[in-house]
Amino acid sequence: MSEKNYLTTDFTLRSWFLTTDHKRIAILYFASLIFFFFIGGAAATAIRIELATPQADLVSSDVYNRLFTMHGIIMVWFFLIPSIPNTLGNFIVPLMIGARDLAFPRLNLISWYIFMLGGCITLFAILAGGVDTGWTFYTPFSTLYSNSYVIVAAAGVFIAGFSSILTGLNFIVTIHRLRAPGLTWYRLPLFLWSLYATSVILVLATPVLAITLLLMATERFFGVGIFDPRIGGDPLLFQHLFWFYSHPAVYIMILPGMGVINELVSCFSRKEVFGYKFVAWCSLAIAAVGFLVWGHHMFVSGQSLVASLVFSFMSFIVAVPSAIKVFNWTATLHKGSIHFDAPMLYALAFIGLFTIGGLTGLFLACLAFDVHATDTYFVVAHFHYIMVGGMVTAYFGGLHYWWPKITGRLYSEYWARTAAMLIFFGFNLTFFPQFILGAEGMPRRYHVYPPEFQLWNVLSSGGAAILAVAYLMPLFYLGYSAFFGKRAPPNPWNAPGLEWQTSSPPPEFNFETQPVVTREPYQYNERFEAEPQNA
Ligand code: HEM
Ligand SMILES: [Cu+2]
Repeated sequence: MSEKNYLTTDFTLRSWFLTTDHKRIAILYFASLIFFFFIGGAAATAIRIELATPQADLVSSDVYNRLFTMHGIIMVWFFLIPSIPNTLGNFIVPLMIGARDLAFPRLNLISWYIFMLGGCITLFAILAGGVDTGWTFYTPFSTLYSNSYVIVAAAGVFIAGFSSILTGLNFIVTIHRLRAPGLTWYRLPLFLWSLYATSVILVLATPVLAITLLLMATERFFGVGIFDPRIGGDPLLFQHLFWFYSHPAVYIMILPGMGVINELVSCFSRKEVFGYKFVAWCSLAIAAVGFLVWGHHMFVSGQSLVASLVFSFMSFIVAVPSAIKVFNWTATLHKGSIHFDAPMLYALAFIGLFTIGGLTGLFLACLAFDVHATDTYFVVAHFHYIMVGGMVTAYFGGLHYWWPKITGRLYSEYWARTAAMLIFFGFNLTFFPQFILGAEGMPRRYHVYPPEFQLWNVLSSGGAAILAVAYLMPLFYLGYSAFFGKRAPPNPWNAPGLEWQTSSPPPEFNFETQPVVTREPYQYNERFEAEPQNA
C-alpha cells in the first residue's frame, strides 16, 4: 500500500475547501448530498405520516403543499441530478481513463461552490416559509397567485443549474482529451459512455430551465405577459419550456445509474457486457430522443391531438434503447458466474425495478390510459420506480462497489447485504401500493383522501418506515468501515478497469506511472488473479 494517498497528503481544512483534486471534490459533493438526501427524506417521512390516515392529522393543506414541494425540489436538483455524476463520476472518471484529474480541476471546485450556493439559497427559501407550487413551478400559480418563496427557491435551482452545466462540460472535455494511450472510444467502460451522454443533456437542456425560471421571475416581478393570458401570455408555454428541460432531465437522473449497472453486472457475473456497442450507442440514443418526448407530460393540457399522438409515438421510441439495455444486462447474466456480493444485489434490484418503472412509463405514454392516470398516484409510483428504485439503487450499488477504492477500507458484507435486501423490500412496499391507488383513482398532491384508499396508504407508509431505517443503515456500517474497516487491496473485486490498477485509496495524482491500455474492457475471462498487482 502506498504511503501517501489523496486522503493523507494534507489534513488542513484549507486543503479540503480549496482542493482541486477530483477525488476530494467528490467527497465534498458526497457529504453535501448526504445532507440534502436526509432533508428530502425528512419531508417524505412527514408526507407518509400524514397519509397514513384519511383525515388531516399532522399538517394543514398549506403545509402539506410545502412539504411535497420541498421534497421534490431537494430530491431532484440537490440529490438525484448531482448524485452519481458528481460523486462517483467525479471520483472515478479520471481513474477510469487513466488521467491525473478532470480536464478543468478548478472549474470542478467552482462547480461545487456554485452548487452549495444554490443549495443554501433554496434551503433559505424553505426555512423562511417554503414554496407551495410543486417542484414543477407551474404558472399561473407560481407567477400570479402563490405568496410563498417561489422566486428565492427558483433562484437556488437556477444557480445550481450552472454547476450542472460546468460539470457536464468538464466531463465531455475530459473524456475527449484525457484518455490514456490505447483507450479508444470502444474500449471505454460503459459507465463513461453513459456519463458522456448525461453530460450532453446537462449542457444542452439545463440552459432551457434557466431561461424558463428567468421568464417566470420576469413575469412575477415586472408583470410582463409571458405566461399569463390576461396580459397576453400563454400558460402552456411554461409547460412546454419546463418539460423541454425536465424530460431530458429525467434521463440525467437515470443514465448514470444505467452506467453503474454495466460495471456491476459485468464484474459480478465475471463476463463481458453483452452487446457492448449497442449499450454504448443506446446511451446516446436515449439522450437524443429524450429531447423529443416532452409533450407526454401535457396530454391533458389541451395541446392538439396531433401533437399528443406524435409525443405518444416518440415516447414509445425512447423506450426502445432503454429496453435494449435491460435485455443486454440480462444476457450478460446468462451463464455468468454470478456472485451475490452487496453491489450485485443492488444491480439485480435495479434491473427489476427499472423495468417496472419503464414499462409503466409506456402505459402512461398511451393517450387512452394517461387521460385517466395523469395526476394520480400511478404517475407517482412510475417515476419513483425509476428515480428511487433505479437511480438511488444504482447509486448505492456503485457506492459499495467503489467504496474500497474511495476509502481504502472494506465494509461489512453482512450488513451491506442486509441493508440492500431491506431497501428492496421497503421500496416495493412503499411504492407498489401507489400503482394500485393510482389505478383506483387517488389523485396526487392531496393531504386528505376518502377512507377507501386507506389500506394501501397504510401499507405504503409502513414500507416508507422500513425504507427510512434501511437508508440509514449504510451511514453506520460504511461510516464505521471508513475509520475501522479492514484495509482494502488495490483490486478487491479482481476487476480489469484502470481504476483498480492503482492503490486503494489512490495517490494524489492517481497513477505512479501513466497506464497504457492494450485490451478491450470487461475482459473478465482472462486470469487477472495471475497478474501481479502493483500494490
Ligand atoms: C421508458 C421511458 C419512459 C416513458 C415512456 C415515460 C413516460 C412518462 C409519461 C407519459 C409521464 C406523464 C404521466 C402523466 O403526467 O400523466 C411520465 C411522468 C414522469 N416520468 Fe416517466 N417515462 C419514462 C421514463 C422515465 C424516466 C427514466 C424517469 C426518471 C428517471 C421518469 C420520470 C418521470 C417523472 C418525474 C414524471 C412525472 C413528473 C411530474 O408530473 O411530476 N420517466 N413518464
Ligand atoms: Cu417525460
